[in-house]
Amino acid sequence: MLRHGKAERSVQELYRDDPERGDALAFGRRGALKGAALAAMGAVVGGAIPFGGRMPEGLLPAIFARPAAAQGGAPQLLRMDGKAALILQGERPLNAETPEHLLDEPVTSYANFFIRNNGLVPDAAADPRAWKLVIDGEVNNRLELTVGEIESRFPLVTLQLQMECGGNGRSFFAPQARGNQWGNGAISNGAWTGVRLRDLLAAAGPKDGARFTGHFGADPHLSGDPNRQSISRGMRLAKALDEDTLVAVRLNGQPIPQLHGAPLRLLVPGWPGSLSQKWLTRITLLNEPHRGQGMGGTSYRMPLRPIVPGSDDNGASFADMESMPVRAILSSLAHGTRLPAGTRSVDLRGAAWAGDLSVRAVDVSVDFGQSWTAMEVSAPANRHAWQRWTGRAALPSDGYFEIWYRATDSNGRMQPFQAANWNPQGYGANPISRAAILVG
Ligand SMILES: Nc1nc2c(c(=O)[nH]1)N[C@H]1C(S)=C(S)[C@@H](COP(=O)(O)O)O[C@H]1N2
Ligand SMILES: [Mo]
Repeated sequence: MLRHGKAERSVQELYRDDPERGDALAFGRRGALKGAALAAMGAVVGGAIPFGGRMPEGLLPAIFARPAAAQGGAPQLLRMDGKAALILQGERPLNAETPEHLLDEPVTSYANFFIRNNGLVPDAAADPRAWKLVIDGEVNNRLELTVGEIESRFPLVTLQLQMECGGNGRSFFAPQARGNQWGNGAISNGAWTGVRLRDLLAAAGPKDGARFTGHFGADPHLSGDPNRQSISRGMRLAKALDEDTLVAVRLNGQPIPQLHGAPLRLLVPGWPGSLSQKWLTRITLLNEPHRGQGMGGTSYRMPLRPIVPGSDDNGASFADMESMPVRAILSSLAHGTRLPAGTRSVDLRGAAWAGDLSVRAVDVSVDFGQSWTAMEVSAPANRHAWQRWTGRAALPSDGYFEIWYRATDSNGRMQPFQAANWNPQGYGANPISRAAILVG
């Protein structure tokens, strides 16, 4: 891991307090890093910068822009039986992010599964098979089914499904948006077993006017007030009828862990994770959009036309966030890794996904975006599973490098250089990612 002394931290502080002076100090007056400025920046990052001449003006080196595990002010880590050292985002409610390099498994294990709660984690049910799901509202037959009945009456399928928090990438917004400051790690790709929601809905018989769903779970509100909901979201009926939208009973072949919604949860892959209701108790069909907690205003909604970053907006003209944007992660090495002197190539590996779409390409640059190399991208295990990518980058010498990685979706949309379409609650930030490494 890179080490940071006092002088180095002060550059970071300088950038935060006075970016222009930070630039002047690190980069010289103008243009790309040259001569003395390059040497000065090299001293700051802990090694020569072989591609420093291509470093764009004003670019804060990744080692300062993103906290590395060994860096001063390191994040607090989760300590919990069965869970890896996830990055703790908050204890009440309990939220924890998976560092990218722990997402190296094709199927995300319980240990590495990120945690996102809006309320309290309920106590485990005494008899999980007797847990009841109600399906009501605009249906011809109101259903009340136990988990046991759901499993025995409807066909079970197992699918790898990506589930990504709508706020994944929020920390990349400037100015800072409200909420957990996720990096890229509020994503999982579990193997879920369950029944298709559309099979349950067919049994309930949607009425002609049914257009939307509303979802309810058993987790108490943080205040303990039984009349308040932690979260209760809903979606267009079309997504509920997608063959990959599941009412799940197992994760990775085991009963769903309590933290992740036991004994029954909804899985709405490719759309904001908040739709994937944990501790699921009820799904109601509606003529109009659901009005639960987390609906309307600026919640899980995005501006249709860009607003001034940092400005107030009540979200009245925003639209619900649906399919999540394209994103790649790098899992074969951690941001901030130090490699032995003489290392001349690195194996790269990761995952990429694009909501309801697929990923067409993942490209990597080690020369600050001057040239890009296409990685090998595998087909998804099934629709709505993430895709794994592999490749290799050549390094010309020892020194400080940044691995830039970006994905392109099946419609040709690529991750942008900067988080765009700023919104008050910080959804949809998917800029190109940068991992710093030091060779020697
Ligand atoms: N009942 C309930 N379901 C919920 C939530 C919650 O707070 N309560 N959080 C949602 C959000 S915002 C996300 S991103 C995912 C996170 O699922 P996980 O904790 O299993 O990773 O669950 C969703 N389902
Ligand atoms: Mo979320």
